[in-house]
Amino acid sequence: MHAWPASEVPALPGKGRDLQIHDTATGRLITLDPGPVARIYVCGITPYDATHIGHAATYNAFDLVQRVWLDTKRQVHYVQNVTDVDDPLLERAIRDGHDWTELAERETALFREDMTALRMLPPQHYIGAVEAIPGIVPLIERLRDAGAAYELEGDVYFSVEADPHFGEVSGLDADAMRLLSAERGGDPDRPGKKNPLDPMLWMAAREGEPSWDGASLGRGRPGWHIECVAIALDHLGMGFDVQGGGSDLAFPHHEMGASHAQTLTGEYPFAKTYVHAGMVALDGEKMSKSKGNLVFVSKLRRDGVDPAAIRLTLLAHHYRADWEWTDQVLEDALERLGRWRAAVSRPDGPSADALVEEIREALSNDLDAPAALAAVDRWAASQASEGGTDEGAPGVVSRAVDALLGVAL
Ligand code: 5CA
Ligand code: ZN
Repeated sequence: MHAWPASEVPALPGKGRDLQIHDTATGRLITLDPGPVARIYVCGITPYDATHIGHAATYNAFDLVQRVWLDTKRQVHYVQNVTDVDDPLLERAIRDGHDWTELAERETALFREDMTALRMLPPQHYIGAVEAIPGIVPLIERLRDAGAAYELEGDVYFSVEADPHFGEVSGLDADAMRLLSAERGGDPDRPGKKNPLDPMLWMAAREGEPSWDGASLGRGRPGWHIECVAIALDHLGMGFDVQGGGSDLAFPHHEMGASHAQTLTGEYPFAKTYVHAGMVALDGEKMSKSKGNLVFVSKLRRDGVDPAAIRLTLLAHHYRADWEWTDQVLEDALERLGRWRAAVSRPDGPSADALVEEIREALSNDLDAPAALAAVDRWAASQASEGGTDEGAPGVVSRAVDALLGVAL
């Protein structure tokens, strides 16, 4: 699949700082030490509805990770998937009388437009589940042949017991895992499973549903976790720097993915850090396609809201916090954008050298975007009250805000 166009990232004077980030698996802040090419996998959308603010907030977090790395003069190898075949997508297509492939294509196209408008840097590899199927099938066969997967009425399940590290990503106990598994696409109550938590790797063809040739597995379609594992192993290999997504992916998705990959390769770990963004809510409940309490990025754009203000709304909340979208948080961002634009519209102003370092410091500290915004606020306030004689300082601020925060002033 093609991704979306990259907005330019201006180079800044000096060099950025190494990123310290919260790792779900250890519960600690980890100072990442990527090589010259940092490797990141971020779970993509299931395209059965338009991009909402919750998605945008999660992608904003991982866009910041990349911007910090680029500022340390590293290259970034970024991979993202599109879950373009899965139960919720097929259910929605049937409900609305649409062709599932058209629904997926339409919503993926809209996602690309939203990401472009928000200045999110594109992945180098943007891969759909359907196009990954030929690579997924042999992985499942290998797991089965190694005794780490078993068949149940034509479907194939992964045995969580095959991985001695199972449970280390989320750190949850068996009861909590069982509850979340039932909530998030698993089937812990299906009779005949070796362990209720075992996730499906291959689902045998169902009447009226799309299916693909699965070689010795028979016709069917892949499970959710193996999709991301196949794509990540193909394009990044083991031991990449960051596996990212919203906090609802820690279990089962990232837990199972790690176990699949570690069992397949015999290597550990799948990812060096597992990074999770908080959940955005609307009217007191997590924004979710299944509940329908959504604020769409495309709708805001159609209403004439400047995408830079949408981005500033996301940046005003720490990525790990759960927060609530309200009219007020958008109003605040619009007002801030106005102040910043006025401050950079003059030819000179207070020196920007300290500000660039403050933004770098804030982001390197577990992506503390709100602290970065506060630093820019202080510079803008000083510009508004006293001004300054540093020629070109407003230009430096514009470039820093663009390069490090993805906001075009
Ligand atoms: N296709 C899978 C990942 S392989 C999937 O979870 N798709 S999704 O469309 O449901 O979500 C895409 C990303 O947005 C995930 O990282 C998910 O954790 C995140 N996300 C979903 N809802 C919210 C929300 N309300 N707030 C923050 N992030 C969210
Ligand atoms: Zn995923």
